[in-house]
Amino acid sequence: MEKLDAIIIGSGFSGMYQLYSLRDKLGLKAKVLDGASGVGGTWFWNRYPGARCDSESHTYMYYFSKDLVDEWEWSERYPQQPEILRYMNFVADRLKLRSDIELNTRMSQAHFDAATNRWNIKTENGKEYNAKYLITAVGCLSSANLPKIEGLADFKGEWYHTGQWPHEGVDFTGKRVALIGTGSTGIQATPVIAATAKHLTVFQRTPNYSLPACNAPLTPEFKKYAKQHAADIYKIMTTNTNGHGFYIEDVSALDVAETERVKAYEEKWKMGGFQFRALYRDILTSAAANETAAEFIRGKIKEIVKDPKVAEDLADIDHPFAAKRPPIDSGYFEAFNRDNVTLVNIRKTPIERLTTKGVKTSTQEIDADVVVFATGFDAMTGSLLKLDITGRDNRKLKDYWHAGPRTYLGLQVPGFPNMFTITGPGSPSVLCNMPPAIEQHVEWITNCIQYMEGKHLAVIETTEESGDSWQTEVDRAANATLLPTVKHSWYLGANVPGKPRVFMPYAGGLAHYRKICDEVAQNGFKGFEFTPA
Ligand code: NA7
Repeated sequence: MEKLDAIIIGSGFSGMYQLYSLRDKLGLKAKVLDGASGVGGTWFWNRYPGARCDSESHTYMYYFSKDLVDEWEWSERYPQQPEILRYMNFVADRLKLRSDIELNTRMSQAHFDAATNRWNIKTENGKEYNAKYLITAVGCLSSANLPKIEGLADFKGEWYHTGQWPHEGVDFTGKRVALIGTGSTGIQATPVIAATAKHLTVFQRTPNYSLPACNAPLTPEFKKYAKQHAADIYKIMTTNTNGHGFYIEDVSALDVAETERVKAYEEKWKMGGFQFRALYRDILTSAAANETAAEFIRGKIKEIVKDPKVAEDLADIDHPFAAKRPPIDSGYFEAFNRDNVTLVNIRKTPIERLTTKGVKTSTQEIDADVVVFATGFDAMTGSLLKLDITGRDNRKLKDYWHAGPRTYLGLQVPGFPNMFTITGPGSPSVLCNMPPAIEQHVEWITNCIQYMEGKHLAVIETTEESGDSWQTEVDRAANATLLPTVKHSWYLGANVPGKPRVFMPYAGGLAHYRKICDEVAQNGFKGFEFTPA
């Protein structure tokens, strides 16, 4: 059994920075465990065609180290998965992290021992560790959701989930492909698969507002600008609602004349990306304001897609814009103008089952050589609940969370002493550009551990009362927006049958959340209890 100060689960953005912080800043003995054969977390697994980040590259990186900012250069406005994975490997090498990352080592069990106030950890490959701190860095969107569609075992072709894509890639040339799911992933994959497949059938349950990415190679001028203004960019990212490189305008969509508003939407549409969503402050809080944006996008879809019947199905969106995670795309709607792409509206004609030859809906059987499940993730809680974690008094995480997750600040779970959950449920992470949200969590946890070590404290533990009051705040923040009005969203766990319907992320904004976390720390970590060594 190896004795450590901290065990970190996962070697993505969170795990690598947490390792660096504990090891190199605090001088603690820490190790990362990861079941994958390489670092990168989400970006190690999500290798599906078209996989690309929806955040702009110059904001999708660590900012804690000026050296990392200076030495890395992105090639495109929105980085593709291979480039992000190269970046993660660059960081692992540059910070000399690899010696403390155990790959191919999946944690199978973690047990808190109240006699020693330490965690006992076992892995699937028979290793054992003992650590004071257990830090989960497992990502929010990493546990693949494969729907239980009848007949999958009968299907004679190939099938894949986008989140577990084969590393050797899939050659679609000359193949008939069925793609199920039209979230961010399906929307990114559609034009890329269509470019080589013989035929692509997209099965759409919920149509989506997608914004054009307007992706392009970065110019030398922009690359220079981003490096020279890194401090200003970082300031914007850390003082706004969503961690992106721009602020949400403090103007109501309803205070602007229609012609002016449409002109402004048009400009943002041409610019590409999430700045469209930032045009008015009330897009996510007022149904009437939201409808102005929604109507504009529905109009755009009908403008782009030539077949009016297909356009009607694609634009038949009945939830508010951005109340489900809004995708950005590179030629999604345009793909439906190709002769080799068909849309099947499975709200009208549901999938009944897979057959030996393809997909059977209520009205037809569509032959397929390959089925691609772009059906998303068991978000925020899925990856944590897969781990067998037992806290104080034999409390199992999956039992404690049976009615929905309960955390304090998304950082700790009552009854699980010395365990921290980076980007846990109850944190704003999934509503934000991830890297700054992750940096905030890692820095808060590191500061907390430094405090504990400095004061020779054995245990930090949050209370039921803190968990309850934070849940009240999470609910309040969500209810101040249109987000919980969408009943079929993964923010609410609705995409996974049987999952409790609880709005999981904190919708109060990253800047406000940071302020709350800072105040908690400044007030002696209010809401947590400590036990001396
Ligand atoms: P999402 O956004 O959860 O999208 C999954 C899609 O799959 C969505 O269109 C679902 O329809 C559809 N789906 C899920 N289950 C089924 C079944 N059983 N039958 C038919 N269709 C189904 O996941 P993504 O991977 O696209 O994106 C996840 C996040 O990753 C994304 O937001 C970014 O942050 C990165 P539904 O909407 O549930 O009707």
